[in-house]
Amino acid sequence: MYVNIDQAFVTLATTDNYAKGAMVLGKSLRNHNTSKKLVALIGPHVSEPSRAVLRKVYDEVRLVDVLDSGDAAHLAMMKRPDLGVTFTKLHGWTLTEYSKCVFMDADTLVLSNIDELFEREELSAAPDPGWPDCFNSGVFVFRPSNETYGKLLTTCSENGSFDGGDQGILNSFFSDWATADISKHLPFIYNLSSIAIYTYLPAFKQYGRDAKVVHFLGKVKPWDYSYDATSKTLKGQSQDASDMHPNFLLQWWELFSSSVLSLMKEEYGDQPFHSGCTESDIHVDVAQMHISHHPPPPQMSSQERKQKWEHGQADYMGLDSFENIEKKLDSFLK
Ligand SMILES: [Mn+2]
Repeated sequence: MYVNIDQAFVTLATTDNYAKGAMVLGKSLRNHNTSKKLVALIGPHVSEPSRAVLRKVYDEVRLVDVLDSGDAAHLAMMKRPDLGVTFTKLHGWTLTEYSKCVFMDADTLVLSNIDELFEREELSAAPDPGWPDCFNSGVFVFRPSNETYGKLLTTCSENGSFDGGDQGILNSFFSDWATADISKHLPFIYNLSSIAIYTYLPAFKQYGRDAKVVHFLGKVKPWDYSYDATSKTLKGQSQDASDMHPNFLLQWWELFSSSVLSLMKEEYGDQPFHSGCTESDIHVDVAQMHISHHPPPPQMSSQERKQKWEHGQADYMGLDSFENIEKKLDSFLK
């Protein structure tokens, strides 16, 4: 297969949990036959067995230790220690052996081939669902350059970040994104966040099937759940905390249990690790199992539910699950 050796997908993992996300992301890119290189930037806290798994999935795994680096990032961090992880992400610009890269957060999942993103220029990204005049920094096209890297660090240490993270810095730096060039606006299907599904459900029904990348935005990540590989059900997490589409979550876990878990078992050997994945005893009554994993939510009045919904606490896995919303929606459409 022809491989573009000077173009790469780049991700970042600073913990073993995010490393799991990076493993699933890498597998999803490979499964959709990308012709690009895969690069994982990792922080010093990622354990050795996790690094070994990443090396099996990625072409290159590069340790980024801002504290050790002694470079401009180190100096910038002395001024702004609060922005530590952010500086790690900016290191993507130092990958100058590549002419163009697509950065993808470790909490994204690829649903089809997205190599066409490399036809775009720096800085291309999709709108953020919370403030669409800003781009979301979970998926973006960029050109590695030491010059840009230096400018980013200077801006960062002088002005900080308006949201405390990389997205604030990048939006301040590439500040004409919203108005200058529409070709730098990636369609939303390249960075579909679960939050958006519920804030504009009819649009999701119309366009959601074309989604190419899902982004598990929010505090609760796929790896915070537990998954039963036998019954293919999710369990464990408080239902209120969930703000992602159950089907995308299940796809993430199916990929994890089918292609990542075995690699982790090989590398961890006798060392214990938390996979979050169980295989239940198939002799257990399936109906019984289902009940124990999904205790019925306490009944709420519709007034209470409406209030919770308006406060952003919809019970997406239970009463307000997509299926239920869809049923309700269908009843209006009929
Ligand atoms: Mn993210």
